[in-house]
Amino acid sequence: MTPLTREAIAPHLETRWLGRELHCFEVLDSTNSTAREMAATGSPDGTAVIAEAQRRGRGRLGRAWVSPARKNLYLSIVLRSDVPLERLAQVSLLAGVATCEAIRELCADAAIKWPNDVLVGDRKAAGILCEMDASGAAPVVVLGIGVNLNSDVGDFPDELRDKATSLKLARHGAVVDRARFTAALLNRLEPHIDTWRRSGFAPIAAAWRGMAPLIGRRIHVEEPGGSVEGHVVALDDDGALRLRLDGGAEHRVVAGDVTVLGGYPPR
Ligand code: BT5
Repeated sequence: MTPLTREAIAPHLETRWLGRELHCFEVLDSTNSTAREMAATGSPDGTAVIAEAQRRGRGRLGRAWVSPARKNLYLSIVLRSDVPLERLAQVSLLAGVATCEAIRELCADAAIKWPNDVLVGDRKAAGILCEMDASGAAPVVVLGIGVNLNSDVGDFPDELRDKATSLKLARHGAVVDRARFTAALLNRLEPHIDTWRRSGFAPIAAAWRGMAPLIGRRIHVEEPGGSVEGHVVALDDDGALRLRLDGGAEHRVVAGDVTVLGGYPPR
């Protein structure tokens, strides 16, 4: 596989500030950890960190992200935004929109599953982990995006084989050009971040709704404080998922793991 380097990516970049500082590594524990360290030592807004492999790629809540070498994209971005914690989830939602748009250029049936998965068919092809580091003088958001571009079936552990996929698998073996994909993703992401910084999440919510056919679906949500089940009524303009519970009451979900009952996305 052609190495994923700055030289390969830069010619395809159309961004003004995002990824203009770009660091590519052979192997890291986690690109999110390295991006946090770089932010702490002064790396500018929009710095991108990429690794060919991760030893300890991570998902949310201490879960692992399977990160085989030289096949996929493991990307983290430093955002110097002073975001109140309740708006942090919007960064992962807008990243989901950009990632889904970039994937749809190659796989038309990509869809978003709230909050932060991109599915191709009914399998997860990308995940997003947005973290905030408020320990320094200026708070920093680190936006991590993992996309399975060229993973083969054997790259997934047994328990993920019927839940995960890659763009290559979805495209019947056609290999994805990783440098072009990386640039396309950054090109998609920058205008969404600009819009969000200028005008908030509402303008992006419309794009999100178009990629996440969840309205009317019955879902089960494991929330930090327990679980709920109900029908999706709306994605609110702040990024929360609004449910109608069986008793008729409305409930807003701001964090949690969603299972869509009856299968997702609808065929
Ligand atoms: C996520 O967490 O989906 C966020 C994943 C973010 C990964 C990127 S890679 C670059 C950056 N650096 C990092 O260290 N992380 C970020 P969550 O929603 O918690 O999903 C994790 C679950 O997805 C796991 O428990 C598995 O079930 C499944 N999973 C793990 N690896 C996968 C993969 N490569 N493809 C599809 N599903 C996977």
